Amino acid sequence: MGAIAAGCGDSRPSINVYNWGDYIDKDVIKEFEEEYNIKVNYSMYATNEDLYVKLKQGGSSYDVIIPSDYMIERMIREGMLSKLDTNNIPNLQNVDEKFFNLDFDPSNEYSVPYMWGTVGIIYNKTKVDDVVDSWDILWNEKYKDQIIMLNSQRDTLAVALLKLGYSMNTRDINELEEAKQELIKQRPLVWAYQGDEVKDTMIGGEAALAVVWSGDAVAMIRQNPDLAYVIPKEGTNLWFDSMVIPSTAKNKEGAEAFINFMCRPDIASKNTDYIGYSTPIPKAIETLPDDIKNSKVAYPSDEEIKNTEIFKDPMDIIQEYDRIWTEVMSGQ
Ligand code: N2P
Repeated sequence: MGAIAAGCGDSRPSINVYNWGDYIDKDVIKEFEEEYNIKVNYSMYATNEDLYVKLKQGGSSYDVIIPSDYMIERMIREGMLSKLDTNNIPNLQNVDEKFFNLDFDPSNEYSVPYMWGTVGIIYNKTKVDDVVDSWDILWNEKYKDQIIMLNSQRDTLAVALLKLGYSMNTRDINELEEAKQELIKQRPLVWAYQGDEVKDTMIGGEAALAVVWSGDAVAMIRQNPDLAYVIPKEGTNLWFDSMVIPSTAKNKEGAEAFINFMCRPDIASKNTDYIGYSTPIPKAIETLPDDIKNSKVAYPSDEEIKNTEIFKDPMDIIQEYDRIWTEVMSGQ
């Protein structure tokens, strides 16, 4: 009687899902729990690096995580992921095949695409009178304290590397040092380094320019039509966030059921409509509202993403990336 009265004793099996902030429609989780009778313990991280550290620390175990390309590549290399049993994921057939067999998981043994996108500049048309077509504008003194950069090491280093005309996957320490100097030079102009908070900042008209992920740009433009999104002419990052199962997962079958559920067109469509990001499931796009379905920000043409690069795992020079980012953040 005590247990019943106290409302505890949930005897359902459970899965631990660890995802980016603002990256799912919470109703979808409820639907999954009801349909499968599996309880979802849901928690969130802000960057790939935070996710990596959390996993390495041990202590908590997760059944589904959703890292980006380069982090998946690193986790595979370090033996941190478990191979999928695709027999348990029949909805994989709903995923557009152009999202399969990308370099970070060459035969899709470990990962199932969740969302994808680009990195670009969102700006407020009432606050910016220059043409926005280059990363250079983020170093323009005129916009001092009106600039938001991403609180994410690979993305922000990529902006500086592209501005300098280098690859965002450079393995040349001198180029990375130059990028660091650019970012330190820029610091006095930057109002904040933000993640999910950038949406409120830009929707509220509090800043002029921000580096953002395309899906967040879709969500922001929906709320504030003064905003516009641009992929700068120097090019940008094309990224893929995919669902994977850590090798330490305790409920692999539950994890596969969850991944399969996420690939159902109606579920992918709900998530996409709610968060604004781009789904790799064509049937999910068909049922989206026109503003998202026809959004060039969410679904750019091949031409518009011609000048992009996918992040790669920096492997043996990863410490240099980490060190340089720490130095940028501390202004050294
Ligand atoms: C969602 C963050 C998406 C991450 N808030 C882009 N890779």
